[in-house]
Amino acid sequence: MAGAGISTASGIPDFRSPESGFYSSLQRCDVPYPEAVFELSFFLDNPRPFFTWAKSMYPGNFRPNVIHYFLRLLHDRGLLQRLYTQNIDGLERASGIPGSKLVEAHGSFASATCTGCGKASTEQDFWAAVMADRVPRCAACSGLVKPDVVFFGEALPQRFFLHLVDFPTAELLLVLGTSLKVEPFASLSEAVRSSVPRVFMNREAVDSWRPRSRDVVQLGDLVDSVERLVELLGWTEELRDLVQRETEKLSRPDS
Ligand code: CNA
Ligand code: ZN
Repeated sequence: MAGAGISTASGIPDFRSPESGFYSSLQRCDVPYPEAVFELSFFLDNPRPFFTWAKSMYPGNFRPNVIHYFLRLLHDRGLLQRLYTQNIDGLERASGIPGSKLVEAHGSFASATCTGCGKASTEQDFWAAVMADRVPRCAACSGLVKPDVVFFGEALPQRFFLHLVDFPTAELLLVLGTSLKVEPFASLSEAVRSSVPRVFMNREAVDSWRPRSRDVVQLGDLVDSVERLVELLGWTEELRDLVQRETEKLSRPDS
């Protein structure tokens, strides 16, 4: 299970970190409370704060970091049953983890839909508008176009229900970089069998983590924690090679 904390090392602010988080930057804006930016009723009335945030998430601007590549290495070694992420930055995919291994529980920016008539908009049209500080409008009905990221109160993608088979059969649960504040995602951390070890890595402890006897909780910076774990596993060199190979691939002009 992953949250915004796995991507801050790629330069993407999370929501709830004091000072650096997106919610704290909203104090200067005309928003009644931070979550409103991701509520449909507020968005339909005032979409600007959402699109200002969306602009800062432009996919071309960010690269996976060592944490994403650690997860990719788990996949390469045949150890990853599934990666459930709350992130909408697409960096899990960009790290080379196949879509079949991913559950992007809060959707992504990879597609966008008109809130008026339901027509799909192309990714190019969507980003062209957002990057030019224009609110994206539907070509058919001029309704507001919203990327297919899940807003508060919206249904999660169908793939989320894979949890019904994945969690009861998991042998180990890693929970990385999340405040576990958003439901129903947060409760998945309780869905593994009670005998299954859970590893929680985050900057700080969170209230909603209900300790179990086989838990390991590693607080502090996630890059440090992951690098330490990788060292204990004896995978340091393998991970370094993977990061180097993939970084070169992403740096090629045709990639
Ligand atoms: P959150 O509530 O902002 O919590 C993030 C957690 O990660 C906090 O507890 C931080 O302390 C911790 N954290 C941040 N950086 C580090 C670090 N370097 N090392 C260790 N811990 C760190 O975010 P959640 O993901 O829990 O909340 C769910 C929301 C946030 C989802 O709906 C996401 O779509 C949304 N979000 C996603 C992105 C992204 O895609 N990168 C960015 C911002 C918000
Ligand atoms: Zn429309």
